Amino acid sequence: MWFVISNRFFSVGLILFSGMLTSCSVQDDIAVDNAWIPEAPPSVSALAGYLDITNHFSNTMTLSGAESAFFKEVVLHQTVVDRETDFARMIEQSTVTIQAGQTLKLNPGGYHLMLLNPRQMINTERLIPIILLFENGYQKKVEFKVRPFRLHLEAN
Ligand SMILES: [Cu+2]
Repeated sequence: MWFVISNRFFSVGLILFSGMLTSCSVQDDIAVDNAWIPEAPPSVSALAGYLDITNHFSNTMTLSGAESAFFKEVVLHQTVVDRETDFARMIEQSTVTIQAGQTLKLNPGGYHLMLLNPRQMINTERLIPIILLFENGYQKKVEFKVRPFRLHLEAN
């Protein structure tokens, strides 16, 4: 019993300490908008996740990965177009930094979360939880909506 109480006390201490490390402001946080996954046929082994991530902390935040029980692996990708060949290809990014007050947009044709090997059906009935992982240990759970892909989004 003593250990249970002790562990709880330790957890509360850790939470207070991590709060002090970042800043005194109550509003400090990572805000997310427009989190969505384009619907894909069930046979597809890789889907994409898009969202806007705004850094309300007073320091630069570095996105270093993501994880989800719905996928075997989630990696950060950037789509880039080769100027010589005009071919688009995806480059894995180990980290992406977001300056204080800035918004990182993960959009079709740019940065995205590559969602590999779905473990469950990904259809429009569901919200898909994905946890964003930051280099300093901060985590943000995001619910992604599965939506039909609209072709006009691809045009730019
Ligand atoms: Cu990709």
